[in-house]
Amino acid sequence: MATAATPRVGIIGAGMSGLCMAMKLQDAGIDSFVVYEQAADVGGTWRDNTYPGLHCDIPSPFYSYSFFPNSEWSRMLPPGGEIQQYLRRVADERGLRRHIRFGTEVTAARYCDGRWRVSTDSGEDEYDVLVTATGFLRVPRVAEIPGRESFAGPAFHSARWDHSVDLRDKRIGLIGTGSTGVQIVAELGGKVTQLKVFQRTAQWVLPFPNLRFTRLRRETIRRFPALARPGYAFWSRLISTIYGRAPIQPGPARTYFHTMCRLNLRLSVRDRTLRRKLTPDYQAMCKRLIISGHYYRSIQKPGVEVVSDAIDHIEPRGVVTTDGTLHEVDVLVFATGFDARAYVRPMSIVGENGTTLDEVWADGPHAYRSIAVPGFPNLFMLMGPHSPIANQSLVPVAEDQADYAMWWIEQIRAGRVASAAPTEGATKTYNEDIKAALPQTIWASGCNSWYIGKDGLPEVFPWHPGRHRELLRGPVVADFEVRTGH
Ligand code: N01
Repeated sequence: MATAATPRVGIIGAGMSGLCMAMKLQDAGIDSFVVYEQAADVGGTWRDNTYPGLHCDIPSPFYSYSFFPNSEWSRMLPPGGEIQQYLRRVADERGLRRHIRFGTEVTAARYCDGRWRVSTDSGEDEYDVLVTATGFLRVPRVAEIPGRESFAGPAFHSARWDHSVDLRDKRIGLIGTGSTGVQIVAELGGKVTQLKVFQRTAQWVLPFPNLRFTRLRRETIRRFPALARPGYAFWSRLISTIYGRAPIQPGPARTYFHTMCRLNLRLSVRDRTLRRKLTPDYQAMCKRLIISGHYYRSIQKPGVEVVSDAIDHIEPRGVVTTDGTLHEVDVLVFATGFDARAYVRPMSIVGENGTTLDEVWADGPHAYRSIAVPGFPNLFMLMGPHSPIANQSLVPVAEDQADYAMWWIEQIRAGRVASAAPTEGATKTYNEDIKAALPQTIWASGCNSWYIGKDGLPEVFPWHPGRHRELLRGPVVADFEVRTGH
């Protein structure tokens, strides 16, 4: 039997999920935790991304912790800066900053003698439980385009925006038309001298009214936070129902999205040649669905051009396409996405018997119910492999995963458990079920996207997001190898 004692918990990352985990520990009266953050502030992706037009395409009433409503949203789709402000306020009001070691990068974590030994650039610490909250779109993907380094002007990735570059009188080349590229175009189109949008694959775009909230609404929620609850519940239900069902089963919801996107394109773009360029050859939602009420309007503004010829190479003056045309630009922006399979990497995580997470994931990242890995006791991952991401709000997903980790932490605190890791068998069965369900999803219907893993299957949750909540609601102890003493 383990001895009852408050466990020490290490959390890696002070973004939305790391802060969530920290608050869950606080609520349980556990103060013995440390959050490692390599940057100088909280916020994760909302701190790192500052590109023009950045916002979240999930309705703001639903983009907050269920237990910490935000009265300050100015719009239905929250601007990135407001999300960052919200996360800062959460950290301040909940007194989390004293737990956070800013500017401290975790380089490795090793399970040794029943504890996690965490190595940072400034030393080592030991924990009973380790929670990784490093996000899954953290490592920018550098487009492997020949000559990329030779470009003479400023060039940067969308997640590392160089605000010292004044764009107004510049010719800008934007590579990539994912959610990020589309938001940048929607914001910059017509505001800069020239914007060349290099589109490798066209995208389906769903319009959404980005209503401005009144001061009265903000004031009311500030005074009576409970009034935010109905909005949260409404959007929670709507988003998980409509965005949840359409990708996983054919039917009216899927047809609705495809029809709406097609109609949006037809009604917004009159020029046939441009419309043809912008028409995808796959079903809406196969790639992550893009939500934008301004994209098509901006892309038709003077000075904006969609280049759909493939890029051959980059040279000092600009981008050369395969038809031999040199597209001269002054600034190059790479909105080319992220390494979605990095997860905790490049950090090295070493479990029992010296096995590394890299070895276990040689054929692709996988976990038990997205949160734990056999051979890695007391390690819990937030936003781990096959989490329900796609067009869902990630905040409730993080809450469910943090609650699940808390259940085990409480067992350790009560002395009922010393360590727990899922069994190989349960993890195998879970991943086989996922693999069997994935081919029926829209994400596997014949497009290329960052969801697609090494084996050609999408790495997402193949069922309704409500099922993820159910799977995490009550841990199945029989699926775990539980030790009761070190
Ligand atoms: O990245 P992406 P993103 N040559 O991977 C193109 C979240 N997010 O940063 O489609 C030419 O989707 C690539 O082309 P193709 C959200 O989950 C959320 O836009 O692969 N082009 C594509 O067009 C989203 O899904 C919000 O053919 C190249 C683009 O670059 C995720 O972040 C807002 C290329 C990359 O698209 C990632 O979005 C923004 C090359 N060599 C982002 N390499 C919210 O509002 C890549 N591309 C919540």
